Amino acid sequence: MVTSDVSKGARSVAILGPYSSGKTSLLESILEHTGAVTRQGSVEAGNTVGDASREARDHSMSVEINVATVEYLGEKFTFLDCPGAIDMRYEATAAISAVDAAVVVCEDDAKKVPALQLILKQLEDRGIPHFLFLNKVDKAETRVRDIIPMLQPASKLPLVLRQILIRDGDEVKGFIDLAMERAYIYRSGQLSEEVELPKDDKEREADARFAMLEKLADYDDALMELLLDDVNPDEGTVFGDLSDEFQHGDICPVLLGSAAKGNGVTRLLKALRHEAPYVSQTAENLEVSERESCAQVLKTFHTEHGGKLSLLRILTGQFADSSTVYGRDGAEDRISGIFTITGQEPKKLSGMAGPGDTVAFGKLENCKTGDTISLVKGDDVQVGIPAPEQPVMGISIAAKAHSDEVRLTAALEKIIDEFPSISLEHNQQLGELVLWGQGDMQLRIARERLVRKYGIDVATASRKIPYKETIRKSTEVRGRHKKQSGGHGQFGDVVIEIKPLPRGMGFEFSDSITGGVVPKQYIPSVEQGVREYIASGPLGFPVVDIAVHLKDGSYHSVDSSDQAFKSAGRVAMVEGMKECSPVLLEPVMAVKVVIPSDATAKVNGIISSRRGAILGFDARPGWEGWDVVDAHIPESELGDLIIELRSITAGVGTFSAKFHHLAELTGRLADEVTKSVAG
Ligand SMILES: Nc1nc2c(ncn2[C@@H]2O[C@H](COP(=O)(O)OP(=O)(O)OP(=O)(O)O)[C@@H](O)[C@H]2O)c(=O)[nH]1
Ligand SMILES: [Mg+2]
Repeated sequence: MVTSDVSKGARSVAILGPYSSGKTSLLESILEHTGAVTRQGSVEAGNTVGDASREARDHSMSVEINVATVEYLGEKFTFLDCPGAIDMRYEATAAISAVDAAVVVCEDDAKKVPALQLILKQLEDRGIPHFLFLNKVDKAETRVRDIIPMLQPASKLPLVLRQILIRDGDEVKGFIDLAMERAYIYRSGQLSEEVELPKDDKEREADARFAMLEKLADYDDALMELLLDDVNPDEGTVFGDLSDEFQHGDICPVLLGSAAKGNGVTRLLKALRHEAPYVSQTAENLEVSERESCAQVLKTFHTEHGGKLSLLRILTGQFADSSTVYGRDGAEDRISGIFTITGQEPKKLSGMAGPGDTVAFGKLENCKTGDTISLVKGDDVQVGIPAPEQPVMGISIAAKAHSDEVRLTAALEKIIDEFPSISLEHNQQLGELVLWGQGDMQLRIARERLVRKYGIDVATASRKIPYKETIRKSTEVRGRHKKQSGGHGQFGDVVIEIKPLPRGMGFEFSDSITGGVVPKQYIPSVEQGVREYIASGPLGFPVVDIAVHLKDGSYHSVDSSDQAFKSAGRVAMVEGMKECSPVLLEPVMAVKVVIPSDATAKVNGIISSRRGAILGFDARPGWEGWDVVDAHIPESELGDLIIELRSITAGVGTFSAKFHHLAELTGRLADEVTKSVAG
């Protein structure tokens, strides 16, 4: 059991939960409860401390983490309010890499249970103690005792309800704390008022308390014996078990409240104060407690004024301004300013930052989100966090003004610092810049930030598909290049065979010239002419899977040259390819779709409608109630696949894809493709 102690350093708590469950409202309420703001703002009014960026306000949703450090009863807490939008999941993945505990905000909404499962699984897998905060009880019509069984499938850990509601008809009036057996009536803008346990609620309270104790007794034999002997355990035993089992990751306690109305927030803060582990414990869990100094980068910001800020949780050691720090692969940086952050506003801190603190360091140019840094040279052992998931959507992006091109790449790099789950691909072959992200919302936010923050106007379009073409028939053809323009002429003459090759063989060139009909030194030039030609075949795409064989030709002792034979090779290809029945090839990807099992049948339909071939499906390892469907799907059909998958899976379905093979594309679809390049 933890007893609260100022000297043990500040605690760091992540606020997670499905989209729109009330996380930012909860942070605002915590700020109000702890006196950090005098009046609680609301998300509707757009005056919360969190979500201060234009993109967040415009969309009324969090797009990145909101940070706030508060003092509650003499102890410091830093809260990291993470966005719930599925596109922004990586914010939370990075933010929880060094927290002591998490509060998962959820609500009475069956549709959000899959998203809740995703969040809880991440916390379970990473061993982070977490509470559920069942929010919006002000409008919850369902009885809490029915909500818990609905939520339970999302959690591997047993949900242990610690409070029940007091209702007057349909209206929620207050709550009863089952550990203390005390009743409180919510009051707006003030602390709840303790009242006598309502007579009508006594039986319900006793039942709910017993249910809570039974769950605790599963991990405490002594408590089990007390219960069997019908002995009511004392408050110390109950609180001790609640705290120990929470910290050991045996249970997930559930608290109730209304973030918007500020109800239940005091209980939550008290529970965190008494039960959230301190940084020393977290450092031990992360196996860094023996290290002299160690801090974990949770998020990177580029401020409006252009400075880079790295938000870090300090796990061990004291960090002073201007110190040199060492990061991943020996990267070296100098701290330029230590700041506390509220919302996204930095405030300079004088003095050192020590274990427990969550602060931002200025100008760690070589340091990225997810990195671990140290004050000791050579100590670059990384705590390590999961890599961002493979992007699921890409758009072609270009600066509207030619003069902005260099600035565009620089700005995108900064945006990628802030959102590491976005990536950039310079596709040389297709001549385009592709911005890859976790969904349309994230790409939209990135684009808006480009315009607003960096003043770069961009044009976006669907990304191009790397079509190829090949041939179905063989031919033999003569190519002659002859020019007589006074003085030296030009003369080259070749006979080639063009043949299709099996898929995946690429390009082959050979010759069987005898007797020097094409002099040896010109043969490479013929090959070069052919190679230059196949960069864009009769349909307008690179030609693959063909063999060209040089079998005959003739030359002129004065007029022949490298250039003339190169041209002859090219002329032969232009003529010959027309006879070879060219055909378009489209890239087909090996796709893994992961979805909750109840969506598997629908996914099969989606794959078929996108010209995909299903290879099979299986249970997803380590994910109860989930499937993986393997399929081959043309790349051109993947553009908005994620949108459809998410719409049938309440947002949680996803996929990954990698190139598998090229397949012939004929008919109307092929005509559309060739028309688009011709146009
Ligand atoms: N009735 C009711 N509404 C609430 C409560 N808490 C939040 N809301 C409303 O729920 C909506 C979402 O609130 P936010 O605080 O932005 O939710 P969030 O979880 O931060 O959302 P994202 O960060 O975008 O995932 C807003 O309209 C809030 O006013 C509550 O306790 N009761
Ligand atoms: Mg939010």
